[in-house]
Amino acid sequence: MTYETLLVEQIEGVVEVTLNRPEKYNALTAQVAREIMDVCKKVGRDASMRAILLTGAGRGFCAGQDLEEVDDRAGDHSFRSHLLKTYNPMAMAMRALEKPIVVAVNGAAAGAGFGLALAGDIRYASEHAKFVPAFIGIGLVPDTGVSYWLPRLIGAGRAAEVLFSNERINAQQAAEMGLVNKVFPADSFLDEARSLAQKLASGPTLGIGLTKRILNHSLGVSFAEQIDYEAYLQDVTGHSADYQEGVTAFLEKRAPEFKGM
Ligand code: LHQ
Repeated sequence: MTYETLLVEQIEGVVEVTLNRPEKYNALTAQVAREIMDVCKKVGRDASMRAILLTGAGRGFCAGQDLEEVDDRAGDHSFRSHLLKTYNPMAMAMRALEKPIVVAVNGAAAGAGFGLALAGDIRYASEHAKFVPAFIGIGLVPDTGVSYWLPRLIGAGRAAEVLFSNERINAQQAAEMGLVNKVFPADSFLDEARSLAQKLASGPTLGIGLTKRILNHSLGVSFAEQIDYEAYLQDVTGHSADYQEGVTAFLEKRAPEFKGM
């Protein structure tokens, strides 16, 4: 697939994906969603691609649905069908990809763009980043997983407050709430995110991918089921080359060289 809305570049083990509609604050369209899904599919299949870094070109990260592209005001448009075909599978593809996704939030993340940022695993923010629920601002409920992640990340009461009031959250507040992992000055944040993505990509990526699976699994099951699942996946990682290498390197007092298998 040739990408029209994304810049995609592989730098060693990291696939750097830049949302590239800066004049629209990288607002989402069905095409953007298709292209993100395609990247996830390719990264999932290619052993040389061991992590994704997702960011936005220009001043915004992602302004959510491109409000100029769909005119839903006539009332004959199925919002449900739009979401089922676009942002739902996009967010699912990111969550199901068993490789780490670092999101470098460079500017505003609004509406479904907020959901896109939350669908990644680790968020580093520029001091200029901000999170804008936006949905209620145009009379809509949250989508793209925002109602799923927000109570889990910041608590039910805060999530209600933010979503009901359309409260804008700046980078510092986002870090205090746990919405982003770290905030950096604008001129260094992308390098910080790149360095994290490279570090993850050279790590035991089979174990990291299965840790992502195990964390996903934990969200909907009992403690007993979860520790059973831990034991099952420990068996998988325990028989990996990375485990052999990790233990050998430890005993030989040297840095491990993980292959992700
Ligand atoms: C935009 C957009 C945008 C187009 C900024 N579209 N151009 C799912 C299913 C179906 C339908 C509806 O929605 C959904 C899910 C959703 O995502 S709902 C939420 C949709 N998004 C919004 O309501 C956000 C609207 N945008 C904003 O609130 C602000 O623009 C944010 C907070 C993103 C940025 O604020 P500022 O930094 O003050 O920038 P700005 O407002 O000046 O915007 C910059 C440019 O980007 C501007 O264009 P211009 O030509 O004037 O420079 C905006 O028109 C454009 N833009 N969001 N969603």
